[in-house]
Amino acid sequence: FYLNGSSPKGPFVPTQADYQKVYEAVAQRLANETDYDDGSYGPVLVRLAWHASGTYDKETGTGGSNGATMRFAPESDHGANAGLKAARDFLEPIKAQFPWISHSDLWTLGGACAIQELGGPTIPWRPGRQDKELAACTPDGRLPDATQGPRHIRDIFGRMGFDDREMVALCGAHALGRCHTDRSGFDGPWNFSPTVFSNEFFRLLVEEKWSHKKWNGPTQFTDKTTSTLMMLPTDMALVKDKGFKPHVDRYAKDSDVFFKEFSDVFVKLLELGVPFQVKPEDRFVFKASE
Ligand code: HIF
Repeated sequence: FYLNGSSPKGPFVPTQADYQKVYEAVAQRLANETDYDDGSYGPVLVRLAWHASGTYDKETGTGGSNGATMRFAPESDHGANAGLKAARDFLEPIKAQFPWISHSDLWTLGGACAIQELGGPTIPWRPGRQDKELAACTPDGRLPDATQGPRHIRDIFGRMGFDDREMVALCGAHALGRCHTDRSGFDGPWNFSPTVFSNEFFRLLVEEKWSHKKWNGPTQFTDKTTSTLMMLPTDMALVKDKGFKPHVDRYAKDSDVFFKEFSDVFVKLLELGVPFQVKPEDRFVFKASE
């Protein structure tokens, strides 16, 4: 009998306590590395976790977080993934410290950790992803194009298996982070606290007046009050579409409802296409930092 299922010869079998240690290492690094963007790598970690997962196609079962194929070109060079090297590089020291974790488990755990550490809901998580080789890279075009409207949002997220309510809930993650002209071409944050997870994205969508930004860049929207915030065309689509709007209103009004429904759908996103051994009811709930 050997503790942790390890043996002098056999492979190391990590337990929930081992994954909690990984969580803590990511949280510690987030707390230390504040000389980046608005003071946190959290938002870009969330974007990495989602872009790794959001390539899933339910018809063919291809893509998704299982594989971490964004380690390789061409996937790392897909336009939608511009800037995510910062997030991948941020996690490399953690990978070196815990070599037993797959990149695909680490990238999704990093996203769950970032949401919790930035004040969001708990994101229950389970391990089981295995890294795949170059040949498993997904074709370009599976991630959304921010210049589009409701039909495109439904095409892209419908392909992953989400309904209208879930699509809107997910979009609340744009409370975090910002757009960068040297990455997507768009510019600016969605709200005044881009390193705090909140329902501000929805409140501002509903309560603020948004107009076309006058500039040479791609079409985006700016708030009337300060002209410093932004919305993408796909963000504006949520208030223009009859199927989406009722959920925007619900989440703008009730932060608790948003946190609950966001957690459920983000968990689902990170798990698309993964053949887990661990049952859903045994997901790990990581303890957030004080
Ligand atoms: Fe984003 N998203 N996203 N996104 N996203 C950007 C940045 C972030 C879309 C476009 C963009 C989701 C859906 C969509 C985050 C998280 C999520 C940027 C700016 C663009 C253009 C990139 C840059 O220039 O750095 C579109 C079209 C989506 C479909 C509607 C998810 C729901 C909101 C799934 C999601 O979780 C995060 C976090 C960022 C901020 C990254 C940063 O570096 O700060």
